[in-house]
Amino acid sequence: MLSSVIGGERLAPGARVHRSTNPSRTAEVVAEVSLAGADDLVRACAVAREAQDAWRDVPAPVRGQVIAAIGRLVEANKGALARVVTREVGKPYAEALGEVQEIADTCAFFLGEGRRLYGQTVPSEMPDKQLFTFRDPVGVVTVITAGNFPVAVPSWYIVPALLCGNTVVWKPAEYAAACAEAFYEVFAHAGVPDGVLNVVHADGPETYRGLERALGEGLVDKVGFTGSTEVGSRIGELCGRHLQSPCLELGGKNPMVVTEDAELPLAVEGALFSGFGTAGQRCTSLGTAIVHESVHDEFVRLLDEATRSAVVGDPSGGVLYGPMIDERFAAGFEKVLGWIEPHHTVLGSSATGRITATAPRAGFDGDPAAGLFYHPVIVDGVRPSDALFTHETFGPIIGVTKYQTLDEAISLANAPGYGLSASIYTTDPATVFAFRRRISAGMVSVNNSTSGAEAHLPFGGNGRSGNGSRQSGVWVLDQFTRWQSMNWDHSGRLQKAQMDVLEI
Ligand code: UN1
Repeated sequence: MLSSVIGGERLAPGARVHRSTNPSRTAEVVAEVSLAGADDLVRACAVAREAQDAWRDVPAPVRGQVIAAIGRLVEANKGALARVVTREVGKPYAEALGEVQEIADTCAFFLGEGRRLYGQTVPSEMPDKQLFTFRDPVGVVTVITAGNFPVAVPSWYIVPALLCGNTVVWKPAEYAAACAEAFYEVFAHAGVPDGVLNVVHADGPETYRGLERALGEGLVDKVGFTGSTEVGSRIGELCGRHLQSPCLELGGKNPMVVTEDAELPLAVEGALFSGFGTAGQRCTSLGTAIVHESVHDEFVRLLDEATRSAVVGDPSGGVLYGPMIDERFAAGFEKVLGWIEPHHTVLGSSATGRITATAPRAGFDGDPAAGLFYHPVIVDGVRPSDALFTHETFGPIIGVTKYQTLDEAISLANAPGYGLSASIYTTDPATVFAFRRRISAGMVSVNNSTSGAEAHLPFGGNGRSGNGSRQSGVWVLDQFTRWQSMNWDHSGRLQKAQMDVLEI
């Protein structure tokens, strides 16, 4: 039985237990995890607060060495970690390996930052006076993550937060508890001291209650949250009440614009990967393909053909995608299938809905009825007023709509009000720059898919996709440190800013 770890000690299992199952064979229990309550979360934050002074005093280059050790352990155990991800959340093994690689890349980037946590020396307007800036850790960081990227996305928060001298309380998704456990073991073995990283397994309501109290008691200095726009806005409100600005990485309705001069086979490949990869359960998954009317029919024909020949099935094999992550995601996707309307043309699969024993897919391994597998769906003729156009779907479904002018394409792309990732397929540089300037997305791909961001570029969105915070790369240091300025007057007299400035 897994349980929370606070200050290096495992909590005794309690009465509330979550069973995390393998979504390919839902009868197979991967982990049983004892769920902690709001009190435990508050206590974890208090323990993290106590551990913070000692950890911030560890020189940043030495903290960088701990990050290097984490990276080495991740590299050495890449296959084992990826297998846990595949087994618990159903991500195809090749994608799971990519996810684990993303942790190693994150560590590779931040271990160097330990020797580069630069401040500045700044000229003063007065003689014999020096100005400086320093980066200081924020304090205690509470990280709440989803299970679609059960180890990579947590690493985007935890690795830089630790490097910057913060202590962390991590609340992983219950349905990815075994992944969280495997990742926690890496941190513990790499030498992260007790209390510096604490893991609290809890459900959403208890987490919210615990966070509300911990913020009220001044035990949390920064919240990092990856998940739905609805929950993110509640967390944002809660943090706002305590004058905190969280790092929110929320949903997306990511558009792909395919222009009249696009290389269609390339665009189709990109749509297939970003629409159906991870069974459409990435925040960066393709939402709607917005296709120029002159190439629309050909694009849809090619996408339909590619989709029909794609293999869906056991994620440990070479498939395009596997099952939905767990029953909640499956139920969410079944609701989305209800958004298909009479004016839509449905392609991509012989039947929509869950794959049943009577309609198994090629390459499927095991009893199809027992896994959370769904047919890929392409819905053509989507209109701006359709739920399928405006709402995130988090499942293997791609909407398609037509446009005539680039202006129209850009306003369609921005219309749902999200702003995470957007892609354009075109061979015209002027179109690229016009699109880049006017698209609301935080991340833009040109002739590449909406998903698959590299680990050292700023990651994050605008509008309903987040509060403008960015993760990854050097930019994330501004989330996990605060600037302190210092002025040092060695003139031996009181020099007054703005009043005693030398005139020449
Ligand atoms: C997410 O779905 O929360 O860009 C993150 C990508 C991945 C990360 C997705 N590197 O698709």
